[in-house]
Amino acid sequence: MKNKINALLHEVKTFSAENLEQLEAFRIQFLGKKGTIPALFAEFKTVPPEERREMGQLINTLKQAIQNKIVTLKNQLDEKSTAQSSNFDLSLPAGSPLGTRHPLSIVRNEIIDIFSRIGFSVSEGPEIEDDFHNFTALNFPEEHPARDMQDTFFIEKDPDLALRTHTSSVQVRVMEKSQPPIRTISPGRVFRNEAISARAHCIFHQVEGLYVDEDVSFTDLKQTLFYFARELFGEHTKIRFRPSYFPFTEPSAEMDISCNICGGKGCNICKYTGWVEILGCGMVDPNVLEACHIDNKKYTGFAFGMGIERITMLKYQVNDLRLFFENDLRFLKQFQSSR
Ligand code: 2NL
Repeated sequence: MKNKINALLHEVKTFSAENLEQLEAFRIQFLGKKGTIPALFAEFKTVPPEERREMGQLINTLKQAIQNKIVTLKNQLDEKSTAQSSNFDLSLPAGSPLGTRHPLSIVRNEIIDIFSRIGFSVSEGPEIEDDFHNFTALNFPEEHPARDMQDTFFIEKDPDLALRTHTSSVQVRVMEKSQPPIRTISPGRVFRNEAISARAHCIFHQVEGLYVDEDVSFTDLKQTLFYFARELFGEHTKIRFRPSYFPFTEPSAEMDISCNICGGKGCNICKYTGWVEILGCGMVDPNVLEACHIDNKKYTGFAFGMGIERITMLKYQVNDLRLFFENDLRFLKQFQSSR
């Protein structure tokens, strides 16, 4: 009996199972009602008293070995099946790489930081606007071409709803519900019904700024935007203003900065002029203040608007607008930011 048990112990130790069925057969073979262990206990009854102690211990050792084997093999088989049934590639190195912020978000955040350092708050508003906030309050004449189907995505006629074509509509809402002093910028998506090309897209991003208070002058506008240009493009940046026209400002201007690529010497980017246009601005038209219930005898203001795509293209020398909307990782991965 002793030799038989030792042989069984060896068999148990060397046993391995490829699947749960084989393991279950092993369990039944040894521990089942008609299995080896019950048979050994039956045989045990015939063992002479002087050998009982030793035989009892041996049978128990064998039983314990079988139970341990079953638990170990069961764990191994379970692990194997989890690894196979899930799509995890366990051979891959641990950890996943961090994503990067979109270049337009990096530049928008930087613009927000620059203006918040001189007391501008950030305001947001709806992307779907009514005719009053997008056009009428901003002094667009009834027949102005920007109201045309060609430029605006109209949603419905009554009430008159459209996708906003600029974020000035947000600033109209700010003026309606608060009184000067007002210092705010409004970043956001705007929509124009245009054919998509390297230079134009039907969705783009803007930051507009508005400052209304007593005695705000064109000099305030120039100094504020000079500060902004130097913060964003570097301390050697020069600025200049050219007269322009917007329905909502009078006088109006376009601001150029000295070309940040060639430093003003002349290159491809500035078309050999040494200057690149970065934004439009002007003194808020008194009609706009009036439409927003602000006393235009007491208060004056300046405002400006810029396209974030344009600023980003200049800052990072991106030559095709479409790259911002394709989300190609080879493009996006080239931008890193701390915020
Ligand atoms: C551009 C020009 C501009 C404004 C935006 C503005 C807003 C209010 C009142 C008056 Cl509430 N003006 N915004 C003023 C001048 C120019 O944007 O080229 N944007 C991309």
